[in-house]
Amino acid sequence: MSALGTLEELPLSYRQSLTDLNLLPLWPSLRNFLPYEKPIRETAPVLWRYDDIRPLLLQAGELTPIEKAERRVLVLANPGLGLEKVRATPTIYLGLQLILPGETAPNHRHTPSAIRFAVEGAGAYTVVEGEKLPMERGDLILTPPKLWHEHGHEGTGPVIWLDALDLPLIHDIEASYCIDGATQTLANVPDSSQTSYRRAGLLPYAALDQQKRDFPLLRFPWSDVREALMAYAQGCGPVEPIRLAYINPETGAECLPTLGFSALMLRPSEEVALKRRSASAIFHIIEGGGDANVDGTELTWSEADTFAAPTHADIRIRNGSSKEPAFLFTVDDAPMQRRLGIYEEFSNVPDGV
Ligand code: 1HN
Repeated sequence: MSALGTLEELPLSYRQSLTDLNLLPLWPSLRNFLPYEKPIRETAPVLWRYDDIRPLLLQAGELTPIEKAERRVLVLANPGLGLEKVRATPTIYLGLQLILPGETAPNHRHTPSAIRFAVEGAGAYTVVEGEKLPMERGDLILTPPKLWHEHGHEGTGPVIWLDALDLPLIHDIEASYCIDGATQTLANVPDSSQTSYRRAGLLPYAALDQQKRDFPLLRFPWSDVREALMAYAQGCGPVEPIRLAYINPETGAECLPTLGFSALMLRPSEEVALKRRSASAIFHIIEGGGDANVDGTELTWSEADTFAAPTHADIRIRNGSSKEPAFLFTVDDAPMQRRLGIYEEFSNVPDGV
């Protein structure tokens, strides 16, 4: 490997001629674009504490009426990437959104894919394509690309949820835009997590001969996911990680084209070393407290905190309680990387060992 030539080695007049013609020599920056062995990662392993954010978000509720915000959100921005980049990882946008009793966030649809993960409060809902989806603590709600969605709050007290979007990618490829619409007409039935897809392993009979749908299930209630994790734990060996993926019940594939979702349970005092993966990820604490080590950075987490991990990171997560399990929700960009044919797992450190 010989050292590549630098920009400074080139005569000034030559460099100026290139600039005048909108040209650049590749070789001085080739290694930035194509480093050996591992990508250059600017994403910082960083933790956002809910207790820090919550009062500021409630203050935003007083400072900014919903009509002036459309969506009242504080963005969890990664300092390694630059706060102005508005991203938690290179591909994952994260924000905490506040809605107060009686407020509505108007109907729109857009090219980025989004999810909501309910953090605090009760009585709020999202409507996606006419389906009213209650948002109870820990529920995952999908708002897939280009589908109409709006939010409302019929309860008392503030409701806060975590938004995750593939906005960084869609914006960077200059494909991000939205369309506003009139309030949707509601289908007056419970959401499909309570009807057609009430139980894993069962589908409406007619679905067998119909074309598989991209987004048949839009709400994953936490009460079901928690129960599934507890049951799954009994079938897992002592070193296997208790981790369930959220999927499309008709195809078995990931829920959204770009982002993947999972729920991870840590037994009391358990420490999990995750496989090193090419995907970037965020972890949000549903229940419990503990610590994590992300590429050598120690993070101490408690309920409703969120932390980010860069691509190719070494990640260890430890439940700090010797009595209670801990539950984490994760978002990663593995589906996007799989579609691009670049997703990798490095099995030198197997999950759970
Ligand atoms: C959006 O549509 C929502 O619908 C929240 O609640 C956050 C951030 C960027 C772009 C669109 C929502 C968003 C967003």
